[in-house]
Amino acid sequence: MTDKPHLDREHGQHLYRAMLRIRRFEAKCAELYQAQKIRGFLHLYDGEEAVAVGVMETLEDRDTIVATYRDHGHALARGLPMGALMAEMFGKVEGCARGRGGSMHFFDRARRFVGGNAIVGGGLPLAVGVALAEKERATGGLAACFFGEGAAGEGEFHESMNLAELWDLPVLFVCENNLYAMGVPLELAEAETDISRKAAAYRMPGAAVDGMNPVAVEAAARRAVDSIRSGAGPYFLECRTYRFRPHSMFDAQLYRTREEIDHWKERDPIPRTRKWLEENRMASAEELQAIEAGVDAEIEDAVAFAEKGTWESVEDLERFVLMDEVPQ
Ligand SMILES: Cc1ncc(C[n+]2csc(CCOP(=O)(O)OP(=O)(O)O)c2C)c(N)n1
Repeated sequence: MTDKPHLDREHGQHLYRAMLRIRRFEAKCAELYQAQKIRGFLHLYDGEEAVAVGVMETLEDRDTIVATYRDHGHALARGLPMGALMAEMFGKVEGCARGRGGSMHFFDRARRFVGGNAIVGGGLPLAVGVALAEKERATGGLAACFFGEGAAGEGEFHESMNLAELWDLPVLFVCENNLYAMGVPLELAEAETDISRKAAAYRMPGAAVDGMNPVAVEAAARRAVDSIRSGAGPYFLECRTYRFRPHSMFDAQLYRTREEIDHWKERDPIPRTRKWLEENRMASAEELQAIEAGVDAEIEDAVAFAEKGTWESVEDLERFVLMDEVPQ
């Protein structure tokens, strides 16, 4: 891994734990989906955890996060309570969006997590709007916008990149390039497959990083955030990653081979980080065991919280839909 000297024991273990929480939370969600406790769409982030975890390390409370429908990892890394997320999955009132959003629409105003978004590329103009507000109000906050490489083919991607740079807005564009947009491989969708180069067309600083390595992602994101906070305007960070699971729960994956998936699994950020911690004596067997047990206990508590949560009453189903009903 890169940037080894900057990584102390505590931080290394923290990164490992943060990624493991996401992986196991989602494994539980998949199980609960089969059991029909969770319904609707479910897009898992397996394999991409290092991106959300690495980037989120560099953000502050005053920053705002805009995510996609594959938003569980971002929400957990941002610190949304796992119980509220699981309750949201179940559609319960105790969920972070009062059960109205489900998997694709996690939301937490207090933590400035302004949502998952079902529309490919839909978060980009929102992030530009947030950043414009932050700049006008001189809060020092930035908007971090996560999106897949599929969004780079959308018009709003280009409009957002252009305005962000033109107006010098504090936006961190984080492209999670997992090589496929549903079943469409990158090379069948993009004339320029080096996504990070697209930033140059807008005179925006851009970089590509190994998205399977949380330390590399964190280091690259820190450079990006430092640049944005210095007043230099937006920054584009492409994180090269891979999703291990199907696009969503319904996908026969006819567009890629088992060998390809296995090849990427060799770079799985979670066992890779664990091995690195062990080899560098940054975590003892007991510490690693304690991390795993802690994560499992948290998930168990989250499921129990969701199970005993309440269903919205029929009379209240239409509440909290319009803005004036949204609790402040
Ligand atoms: C505007 C729009 N077009 C199409 C869809 C259907 N759709 C959902 S996910 C997806 C693929 C997006 O791929 P990418 O942006 O690379 O993100 P990933 O799913 O790989 O994380 C598509 C086409 C949509 N939700 N919104």
